[in-house]
Amino acid sequence: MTLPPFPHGFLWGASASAFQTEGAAAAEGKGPSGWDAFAAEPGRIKDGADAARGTGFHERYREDVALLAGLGAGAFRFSVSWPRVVPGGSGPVNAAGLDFYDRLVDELCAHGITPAPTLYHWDTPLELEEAGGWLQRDTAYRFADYARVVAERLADRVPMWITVNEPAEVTLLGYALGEHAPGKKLLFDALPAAHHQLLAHGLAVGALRAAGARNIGLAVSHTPVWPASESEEDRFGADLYDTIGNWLFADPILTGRYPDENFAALMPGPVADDLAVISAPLDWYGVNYYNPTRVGAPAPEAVESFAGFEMPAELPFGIREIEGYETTAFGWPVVPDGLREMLLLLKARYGDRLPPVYITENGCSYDGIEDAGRIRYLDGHLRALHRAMAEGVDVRGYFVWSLTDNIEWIEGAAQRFGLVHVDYPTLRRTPKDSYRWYRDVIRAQRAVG
Ligand code: GBH
Repeated sequence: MTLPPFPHGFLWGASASAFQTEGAAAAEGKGPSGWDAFAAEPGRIKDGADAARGTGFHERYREDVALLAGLGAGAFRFSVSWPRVVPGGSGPVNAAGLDFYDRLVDELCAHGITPAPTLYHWDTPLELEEAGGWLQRDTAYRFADYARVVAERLADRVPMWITVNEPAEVTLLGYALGEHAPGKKLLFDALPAAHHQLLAHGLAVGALRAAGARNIGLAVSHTPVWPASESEEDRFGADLYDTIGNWLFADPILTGRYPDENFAALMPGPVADDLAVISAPLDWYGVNYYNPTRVGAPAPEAVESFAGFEMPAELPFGIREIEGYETTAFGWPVVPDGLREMLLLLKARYGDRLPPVYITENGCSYDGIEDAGRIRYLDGHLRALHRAMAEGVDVRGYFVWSLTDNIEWIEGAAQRFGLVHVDYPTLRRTPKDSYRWYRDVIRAQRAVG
């Protein structure tokens, strides 16, 4: 069944990130990132996948742009590696690093594909990480300097910018639970990392505009939170998770306030002044959606089920399994209507303060070239998206995560999110059934739109 028609001009894209694809981790003057160092520690990445090699995108970007062109994609969301451009995090710029993104942008433009770079997709320069990373206020200022450098080079050809990707995941997985780089287990003492990423975003918006960049947004992960039960304890856990997972980042950006005075009080620095920077007007708002999350009071059986990560019992909430839905190869539930639910929650909370939305990530892990599960997932989510739009949410585009299989962080090569299969030993690309399906969707939509 063909999809209902999306509006004329709706942007059909695909997403990826630098650490997960580029490889060439120490080539042409690139400095190390916190993720490079973390991944090099034995046992950090599943099955010993070679993250330093990625999918070889740094060498093969032309091949991947050709794959995007074959899809008929209107845009490609990639990320710029901060340590490739500024190897030490601050100080000298690596000309070869900037040249790479310059070539990539030209290649995309030559195929009529909008380049949509993300300036930070988790790969903090190691030198800054070792000095405390996002726990340090200074990191936010260094980020804005780097944003300016990139914009000065690319703003003449890049019509769409993303400052940071999923600051909540970095805070929670990287600084609170220690499952991701930099591996810190600070629990609630991780909150300064949230504030400094927000500040980095706000400062970068200013730096980008000053350098002539237009059409600026960011990518925030959102998940509808379903309470485990109506009991007071479960509601408390679910509400707290909802506050941290959905509103701790969105509220400061879209309203200039933290969702709760108790959180604001835990943040470092001149918080009121910072909030004025953080809430700089945006041109659009990016939503990354994968699935809803069931949350309740901490419970022994809740341990271990946050994306396969161990949930320390010290946290005042616990993640429960969502039953009754198909699950992906990652074990994540497939709940297409959760996307509509989440968009309506955003609209209800922010009203006219919600800028036009782009779905900056949506996708799933399934094995194989004949990936009927991925087609079902994407088809269901696009229908749910269409319903949300009919119900009044202004959505301007959709980016599948991801163009190709890539290094799924600590899962390494074990989870495959691509429309295109990557054979890691040879780095050979093979389009999957879902690639042809998405190509046909884009084609059909162009014909009606
Ligand atoms: C994104 O993170 C990242 O931006 C991207 O780099 C990454 O490759 C991609 O998504 C896929 O992971 O245990 O069922 O509750 C997404 C982060 C997705 C993390 C949903 C938590 C919970 C699944 N989140 N997930 S479940």
